[in-house]
Amino acid sequence: LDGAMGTMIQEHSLDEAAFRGNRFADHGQALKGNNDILSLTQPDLIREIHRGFLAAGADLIETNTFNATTISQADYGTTQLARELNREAARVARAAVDEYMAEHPGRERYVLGALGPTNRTASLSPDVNRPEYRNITFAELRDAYAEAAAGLLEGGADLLVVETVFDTLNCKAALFGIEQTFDAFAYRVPVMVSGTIIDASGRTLSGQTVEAFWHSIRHTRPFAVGLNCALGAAEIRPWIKELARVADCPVSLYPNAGLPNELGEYDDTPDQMASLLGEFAADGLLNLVGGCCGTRPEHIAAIAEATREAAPRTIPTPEPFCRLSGLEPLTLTPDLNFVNIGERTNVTGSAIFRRLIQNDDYPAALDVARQQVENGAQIIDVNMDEGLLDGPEAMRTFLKLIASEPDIARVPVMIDSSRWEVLEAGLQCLQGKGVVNSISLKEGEEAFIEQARQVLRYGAAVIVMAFDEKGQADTLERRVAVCKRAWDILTETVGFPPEDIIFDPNIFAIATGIPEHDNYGVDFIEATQQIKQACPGALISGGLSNISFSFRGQDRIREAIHSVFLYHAIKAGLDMAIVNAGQLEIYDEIDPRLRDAVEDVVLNRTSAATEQLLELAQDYQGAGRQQESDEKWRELPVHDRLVHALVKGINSHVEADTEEARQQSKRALDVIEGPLMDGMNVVGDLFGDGKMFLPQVVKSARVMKQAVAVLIPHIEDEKRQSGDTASSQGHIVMATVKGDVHDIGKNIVGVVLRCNNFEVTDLGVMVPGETIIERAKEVNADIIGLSGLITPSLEEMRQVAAEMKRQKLDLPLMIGGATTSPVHTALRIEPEYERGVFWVKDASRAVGVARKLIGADSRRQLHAEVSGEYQKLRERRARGSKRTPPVPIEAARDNRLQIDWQAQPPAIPKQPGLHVLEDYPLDRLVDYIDWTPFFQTWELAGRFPDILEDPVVGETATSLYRDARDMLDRIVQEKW
Ligand code: THG
Repeated sequence: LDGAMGTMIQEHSLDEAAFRGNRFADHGQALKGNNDILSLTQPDLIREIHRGFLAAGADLIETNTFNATTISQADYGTTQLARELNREAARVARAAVDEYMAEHPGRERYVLGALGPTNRTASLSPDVNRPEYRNITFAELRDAYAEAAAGLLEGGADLLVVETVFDTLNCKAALFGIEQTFDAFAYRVPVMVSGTIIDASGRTLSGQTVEAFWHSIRHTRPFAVGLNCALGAAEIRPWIKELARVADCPVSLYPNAGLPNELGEYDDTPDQMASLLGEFAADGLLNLVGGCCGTRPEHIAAIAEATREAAPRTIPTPEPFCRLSGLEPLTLTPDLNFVNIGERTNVTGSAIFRRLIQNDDYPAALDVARQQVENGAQIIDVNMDEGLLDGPEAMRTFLKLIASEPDIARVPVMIDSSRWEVLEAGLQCLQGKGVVNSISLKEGEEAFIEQARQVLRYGAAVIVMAFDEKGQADTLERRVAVCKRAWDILTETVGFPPEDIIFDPNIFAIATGIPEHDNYGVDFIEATQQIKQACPGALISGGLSNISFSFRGQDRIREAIHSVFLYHAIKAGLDMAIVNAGQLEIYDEIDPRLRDAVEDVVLNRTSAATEQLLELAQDYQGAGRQQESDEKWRELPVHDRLVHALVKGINSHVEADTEEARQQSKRALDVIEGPLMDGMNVVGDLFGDGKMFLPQVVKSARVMKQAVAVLIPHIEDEKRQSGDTASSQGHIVMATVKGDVHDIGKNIVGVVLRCNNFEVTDLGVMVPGETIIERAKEVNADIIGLSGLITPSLEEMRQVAAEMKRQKLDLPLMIGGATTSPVHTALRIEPEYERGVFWVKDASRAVGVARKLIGADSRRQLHAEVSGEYQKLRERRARGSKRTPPVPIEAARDNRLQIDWQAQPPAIPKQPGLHVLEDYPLDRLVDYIDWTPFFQTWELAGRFPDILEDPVVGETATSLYRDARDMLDRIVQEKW
């Protein structure tokens, strides 16, 4: 595979006019940065870049179409160009490839049509307060990708790649759209899929693990699956290894040239990258390899060289298990024995759930789902079939809400409906691989085949009910015959993978008093066995609670029936069932008298069985087993409860707890600065360590907002009472800069500032510098705050600073966000703007800094302090702190520490053992202390992250050492 297009284009420093060319000279919006339009306005430049990679040895040349969908082009007002951009980009690449092959006959080279992720996510809400909201739908993505794929095919692409997938639902929509285009063209090309892992958590942005991602897209049988972007080769190894383990197709990898440094540049040299990728290839992990951001022809040439001799990875033949996924994978291996599907999120199966949905109480409805998962449901069944509900809408809303709840979204979803439109609405909301419940032959073969094809294209497993044109199969023979007929159609006509077919041979109520029903349990168990024989590989499921309908209200009896029935049905081959996960009695723990009576009924052992059980049931009136849920944390002190709720994203008690904490505090603000801030810091740390992932952080942010909402009226009251009429501490205008859509951190900063009496004008995301400055002037702001998560935002921030200077603003500028750093701020932003630039490490520090920036004196003081630090950073940088490249292993070994024990024999202690030195002068110890942990604790290392690696460490360390020593002296003097 070739290297990066974006960084190659960047090197040419094209200006606005170059992007526009003649054709778009009068376009109403800025086009600079719209790399894809260069295929139209600078085709020769793009062709040269392709040629560079061909000459370097790339076999696959990616088209310049990363953002060429209608969705991404909307940013530039050029949606109408989408198809043309794809077609022309493919032609440019085609021409480069054909020309090169004519000059260098022999080896075949190919045009790889690129389809990027777009700038929207179908499974995450961009609005913290509306988790069910989406700014793009499956259908919109599907259509945009279908069009882009059509353009690429018209321009002559040999293969397609859906790349940099950060949200698998986007990707599934893309793959669906591509299939539609293949249908329309009656022609198909191989399709590759490449995901992106955002950080050490090993998850995609939308929270899926690598294996879950693979399960979600495997139904498309891609030509290859892989990872690209986000991480450098060194960081990506565990995740590509994971993918190589599970994917039964070729595996591709094109990482960045390392992680971006503080300046947003990619530093890995061709040799560094090639040696890592060469190692991966030698370890049999790869089938295709190349480079993403920051990789140039030199990198590709080195990678080609380093991997030339390696044998391609052998593709594994995994066992044909049903492989589902939510955020995490669920593989139905035989050792799982039996899979619990939670039944409670069903408007017809639970009166409570129905009421919650009818009253729009979705938070409590989500708790029902959460309890099912906590109680061990490995899949959750969701059913919204109720006459008065808008089924598709309720299904969509609930599934989108689930997607924002990582403890629920962890597991796969079973979409339960008898209406196809509800099933389809649900399928368009699942990023994982779910199960459709159900389809059947009840409307004949044609409808059955059509629906099965759709399910396959959406990528779900399917439950097939034993139901045909004549109705429900209620005898053993019909159960088996209907399932076998459906099986033949699915496997022969539709090509449905056998392991994704789940039969439901109908669990009906027994012990109803009607003799025809007495054998229903036995028939189901028998049918299970026979269907598995007739349809090798198929799975069997059923709705367990149906069987005990005649004992409604008598939970002890129902639970015993369920347990006994499961015991026998699982032995006969039942793989899964829809159950009340919290209420499964253990077979061996049922009172033997009851168990025998139940067994007589379930296995239809005597004609008096029902009578006897009814009689016995009288002794068991009352409730079932106590449901246990893990509510221990409710006993903690209120501070800890709030921290727990924030970390876990639990909002059920947060309002009451916040109120309780407020009553215990002097001021409402103390609650924010105490437990809420503590909680957010824990979240920040866990996120940094890769122990929490984005959807969880989003949930925490939501809980935070709820808590804050409780406090705000009190904060205002307290202010009024204290006679503090100055309504605001100061006014801050803040925004996520142009080109960047991330705002979780910024939202938190906004909340915290507001809570501390700042007036905050939040301009949102993707905000151009001019708008920010304009608004700051308009509202007479005291501070401007810029936020950004992605690397290009660094450059954007520099430009905003420059513009602030040009317009002679006199406001302090606060900088924050994941890629920002003190080094970048010192080197690139501060020199553009001398009225004060302040890098803020995280949300918890925003208030402290902002407070200082409001007072004229404190601002002057902080400014002097901070610019002094930045000056030092710049000086250190200027003295040259380029990291020295690592030496080859042989050289390192030659350089090993040589100790001549003869020349310097180790000293023998005068007196071995433990010694206690009273009155030992502490300052003599100073020389023997390892200062590293102290630097970290005092955040000296945190503020100057490169200190510990700096080759000029001599000097830095000396000055720090002096500081540290002074500090220790003071500590000693003050007898701490
Ligand atoms: N096969 C398949 N899907 C199904 C079923 C099936 N989906 C729905 C149903 N059957 C399985 N789910 C339930 C859910 C709840 C109950 C039974 C089956 C149940 N509910 C209590 C009752 O009605 O007594 C409700 C009590 C309450 O309101 O809380 O029993 O067979 N493929």
